[in-house]
Amino acid sequence: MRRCSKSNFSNYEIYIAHRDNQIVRKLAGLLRPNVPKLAPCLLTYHSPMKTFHNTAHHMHAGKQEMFRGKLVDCHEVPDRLEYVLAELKRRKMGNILAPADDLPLQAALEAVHTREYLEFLATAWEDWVQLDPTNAQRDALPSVWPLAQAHAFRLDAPPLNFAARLGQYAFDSGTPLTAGSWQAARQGAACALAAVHAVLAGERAAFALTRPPGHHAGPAYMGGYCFINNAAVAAQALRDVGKKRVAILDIDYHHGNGTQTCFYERADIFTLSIHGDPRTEYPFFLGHADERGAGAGAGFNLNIPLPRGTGFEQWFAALQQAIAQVRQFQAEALVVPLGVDTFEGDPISGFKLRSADYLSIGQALRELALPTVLTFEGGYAVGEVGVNVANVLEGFEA
Ligand code: Q9C
Ligand code: ZN
Repeated sequence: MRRCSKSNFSNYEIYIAHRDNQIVRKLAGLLRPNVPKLAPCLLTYHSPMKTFHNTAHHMHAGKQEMFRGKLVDCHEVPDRLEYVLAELKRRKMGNILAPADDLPLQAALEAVHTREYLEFLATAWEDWVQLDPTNAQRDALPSVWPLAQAHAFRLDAPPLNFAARLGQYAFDSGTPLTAGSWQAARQGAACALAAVHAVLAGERAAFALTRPPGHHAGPAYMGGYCFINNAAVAAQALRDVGKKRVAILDIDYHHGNGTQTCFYERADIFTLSIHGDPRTEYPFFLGHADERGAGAGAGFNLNIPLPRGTGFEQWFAALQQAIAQVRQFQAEALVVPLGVDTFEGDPISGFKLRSADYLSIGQALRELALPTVLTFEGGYAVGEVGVNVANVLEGFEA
């Protein structure tokens, strides 16, 4: 791939890498264009970003979600991923891979989620059908919850009834759990883990192209279309292989409440999120600017809520602010929960980003010059989701 930047001639370099980036030969200063009018240009040859796609994603296909008293068609549909895949192939941005099946997945899951919650997910469908055999025709949605207010309900005496257990582990009724949700979510985490291993092996960046998304899922809860927090799994895995400080910069339209909560009391993983103001936007109960982390993690969470209707200029200023914080933190690796529901045409969101803006986002992220894992999160304008995601990756690679 050929790239041009505004670097000056003294930085003129050619990198030659074979497809796996194992051999990199850096020939600095050997080629100096002697045509003064020629634009300063940095030519870089490198393999396209590795994309690990979830081959089991189809197994999660919810029918309907509860919205304001009505069951409406799911927004988080399998086509979302297929459109991204098709666009990456169309642009020949492929190096599209399936995750290896010998990754230490269980340990990576348990490093983020509680064992109880993982066991709940693993048997949830079976338990749902056992509750009533006709449930096999219906997605599982919760309809009763233990409000976490003092003396309202006991949280220390979990019920056996599955409908109640579902309410214990899910924070909304918009996240249908289906026969294959667990298999799909598990394989999604494998994609995140594979992306981590790719950057460890020397890739500059890798993309976990998966659904269901992850950033709303917490240590022991699902919600917001999410079951397993892929970005959190990636960040923790990066820590576990020795990256001392990891930053998670969440650019989905919605606050990454699950990710924030996973690391709220830790100084080694800095969580940042730019999102719709929770006073009016989902997930409503978290994501305010005054949530700065707690205990050892005080100062290591940053929320930048923006009003509905925010356009690119203001959004990008927030991104620059967040990027400056990541630099100051001296992160050794970056995880980007990448949602493109900030797009002006998104059916459930309120920002006004345009397709071309996603190129600039990719470019800005690249400038951090960090090993980077991106995870696919939201984005529900199905027809444009492929172009918007591919633009971020192209901006990053350009
Ligand atoms: N009828 C992610 O983007 N509520 N989750 C939407 C629309 C839930 C979004 C209501 C939005 C969850 C990963
Ligand atoms: Zn979202």
